[in-house]
Amino acid sequence: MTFTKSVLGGIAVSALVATAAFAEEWKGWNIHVEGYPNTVAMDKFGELLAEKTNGEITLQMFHGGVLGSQPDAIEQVRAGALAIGNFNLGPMGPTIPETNVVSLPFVFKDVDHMHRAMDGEAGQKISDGMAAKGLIALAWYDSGARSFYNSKKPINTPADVQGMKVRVMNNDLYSGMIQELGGNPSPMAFAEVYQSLKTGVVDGAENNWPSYESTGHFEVAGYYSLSEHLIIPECVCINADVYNALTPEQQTAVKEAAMESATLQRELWATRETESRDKVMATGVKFNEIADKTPFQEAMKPVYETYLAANPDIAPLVELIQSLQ
Ligand code: GTR
Repeated sequence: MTFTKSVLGGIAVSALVATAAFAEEWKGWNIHVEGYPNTVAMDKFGELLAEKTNGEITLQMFHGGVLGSQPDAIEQVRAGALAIGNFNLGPMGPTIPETNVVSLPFVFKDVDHMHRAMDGEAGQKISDGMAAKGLIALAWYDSGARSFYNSKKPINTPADVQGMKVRVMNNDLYSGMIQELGGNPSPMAFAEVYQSLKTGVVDGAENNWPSYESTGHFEVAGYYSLSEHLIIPECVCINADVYNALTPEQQTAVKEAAMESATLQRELWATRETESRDKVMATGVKFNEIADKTPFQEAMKPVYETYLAANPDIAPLVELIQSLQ
């Protein structure tokens, strides 16, 4: 066909073929709703990815957990059914023991301590553990500190958790944590928590301010008690085979795009924490600080013992984090 030949002739044809050969469209998973810092940052990641690879790689994001629960999505990225996801390290623990160090209650003193650990040797060891299981951590996102909330009463001491049914993420460490407080843990997917709180299947749950707000949990569990027992980082994680098949230039572009999206996410996170807190407080949420967190720390100690007995190799990593000033 002369028209095709003349329009797509010579160099133009090889250019098109070359582009087609390198064009990849990735599918990405995210659990959060529109406007949430992670959602905005993952969309930004997609934009930067296309820009920095000159369109060789594009990203189609699926927000709101529509492609499945977080434990399933982690497996899908490991298996390569999905290229990428923004994951909390909590639900990764059952598969990747190194990631479980961040799920030990009170292992980080505060968010700054978590940043120092994740940006240093501890973060590297955690990344290595993830890479050995097929996941490359490109950048770390913030997820603040998680505190208890429930529909019954303020929590001030472990005794207040006695007999309470508390939703946790799928990870035995969290179930152990609730059991040590005398409560009944109920592991379930994020998407099921609202209905479970509303119908009394559970009395409470635990999360940061933005998730407490964005999910509407504050409407059905109006007591928020500032325990800050978990500070769990999140990752932008890619399937290792997908990443390793890229050219060095593409790998740099992907990494840079993820790091820049993380800078944006951390900024948005800081603002959103205050906004979410103000928003739920304005609706009448009853908030309390916990004057002395030591009884919680003491009660949760057996969680460390059980974990380290089953994973003795991880002990140095726990010490590394704890000794970091
Ligand atoms: C949020 C986190 C989600 C998910 C959720 C949960 O804070 O960003 O990835 O882990 O908590 O409690 O399931």
